[in-house]
Amino acid sequence: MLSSTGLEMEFMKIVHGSVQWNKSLSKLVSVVMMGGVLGGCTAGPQWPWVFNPPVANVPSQQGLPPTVIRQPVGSPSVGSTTAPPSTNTTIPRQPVNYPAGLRGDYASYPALRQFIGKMNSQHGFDIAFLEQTFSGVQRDKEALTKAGAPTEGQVWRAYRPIFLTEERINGGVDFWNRHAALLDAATRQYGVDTEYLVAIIGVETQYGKNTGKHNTLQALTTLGFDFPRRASFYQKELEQFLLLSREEKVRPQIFNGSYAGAMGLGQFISSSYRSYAIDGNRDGKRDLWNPQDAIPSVANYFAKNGWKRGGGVAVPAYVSGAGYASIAEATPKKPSRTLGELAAKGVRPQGAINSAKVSLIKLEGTTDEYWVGGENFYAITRYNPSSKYAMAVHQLAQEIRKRKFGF
Ligand SMILES: [Ca+2]
Repeated sequence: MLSSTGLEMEFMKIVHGSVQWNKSLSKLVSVVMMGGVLGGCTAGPQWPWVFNPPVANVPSQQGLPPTVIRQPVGSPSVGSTTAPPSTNTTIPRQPVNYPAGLRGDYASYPALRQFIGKMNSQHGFDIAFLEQTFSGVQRDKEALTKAGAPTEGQVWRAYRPIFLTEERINGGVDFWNRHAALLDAATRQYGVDTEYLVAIIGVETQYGKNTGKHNTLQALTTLGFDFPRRASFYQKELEQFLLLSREEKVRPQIFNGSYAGAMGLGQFISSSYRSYAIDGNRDGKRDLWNPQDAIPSVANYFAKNGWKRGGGVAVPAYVSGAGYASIAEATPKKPSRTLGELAAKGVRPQGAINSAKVSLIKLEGTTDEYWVGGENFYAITRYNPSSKYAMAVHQLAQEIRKRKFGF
């Protein structure tokens, strides 16, 4: 879900992913956010983890030097006399004894100290807690390599076969059959056709087979502080990630996902997780590795990003004359034309499409391919801003539906 830029390389991960789908989803569910031990996290109970509430009386600590420690509110004193008094403590605290300062791979990063200061002053995070958290972060060199790889410029003809495979089509039918009740409920509630919910999860993670093995805290820290080209984006996601961890009452170390910080069956980045994730099974946790939460979350993402109930997605088009070239879009934009306007430019859709506004989509290749895309096509690009991505989702959705129902 890929709700944002920065995840355009995700499909490469899927292409090269070699993880075998030999785990049940229920195993995945149990592993994450439920107290299970995930790769990279320490043994012991992971749930619940009670974070400190925002510290109301903390002055701005921008650029805080490492020797200044602020005790967690309500935690037992560990020797500092500067700790604020415990107030309003109504929830149990874990005893905390954080050593002073930043250590490890990021000990010498002023930008990280500044970030910690900001998390303290703006969001009330405890500085010593964050220093301890980041002291355990190891640089994710693989994330740096993947993020720095040149943007894949594959033409549509090469891109399509990556996703339109027999395995992925059959996997979609299987996923649909296994989660029919959940999918039906999400479709009814959010108005998103089931085949698109299935296809997104298929494209993103092969139906949960490959949700990513990068420790999210480490990946986001690495890209936030060692990848200048997109440092601002990843630092913002890291901020969102820490807020998410606190809201979900989960240690930040336990999340795993893509190299770019995308998590769960639908690969939500932290800001999307916070905005769109749904606690579908109402157990108090938004667990995107659990289909019960992930399926309505993907549907909610679409609904909040412009999906129109009952609307069409895309149909192939014939083009002729000289008028169409100027309106053809290789990069998706919000649809702003009517079918009549397209017809006047020499565009003839090969079928009906129910959408008040449409675009002429161009999929570039040795022979360019043209499609009329509706508002729902554009909604798919809010997940990942690429026409090729949205078209792969559309075509996979159609193939899955045909395979399941025979039409
Ligand atoms: Ca839940």
